[in-house]
Amino acid sequence: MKTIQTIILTAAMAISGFASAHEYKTDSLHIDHPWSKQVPPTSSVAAAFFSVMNHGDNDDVLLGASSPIAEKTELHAHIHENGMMKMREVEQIEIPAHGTQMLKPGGYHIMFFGLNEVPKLGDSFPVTLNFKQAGMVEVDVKVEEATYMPEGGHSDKEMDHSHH
Ligand SMILES: [Cu+2]
Repeated sequence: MKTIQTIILTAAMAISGFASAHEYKTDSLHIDHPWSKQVPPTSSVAAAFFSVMNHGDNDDVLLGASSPIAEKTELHAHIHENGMMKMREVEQIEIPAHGTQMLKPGGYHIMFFGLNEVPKLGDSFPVTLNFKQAGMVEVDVKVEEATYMPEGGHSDKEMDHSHH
C-alpha cells in the first residue's frame, strides 16, 4: 500500500511541473512562488520576490511586510541613475485591478535588514504581507540559488549575462 501511495505522490509532483512551486490565494489576489535569493552565511541582508495577480475589480496596494527572520523589512525599488542601479525604499507597491505586479531582481523587491538567521538554500521562512484591500497574507518564502529566475522574468536576461 505504501508503494502505491508513493507512486501517486510522485506522479502528482511530475504533473505540477515544479515540486517546489507554491502559491497563495485571497479573494482577489494570487501570489505565486515567493522566493529569496541565496545569500552568503555572513550576510545581514536578503531580498524576496514573487508575482502577484489581481483578479479583482479594485486596485490593491502592498503597504508593507514583516518577517521574524529580520529586524527590519522594507519595500524597495531599483532605479537607474547615471548608469548605476540603485535601490530605494518605496512606501507602497501598486497591484492594479486585473493586472500583475512582478517583484523580481532588478525591480521591486522586499528587503530584509538585520537578519536574525541567514536562510539557507532550500529553506523557507515566513513573511507577512500587508495589503490595503486583501489585508494580511502569510506566505512562505523559499530560498533559491543565486542564478534562479522565475518564469516570466525574461526581461532580466540581459542583466543575467553580465554576471557570467
Ligand atoms: Cu533592496
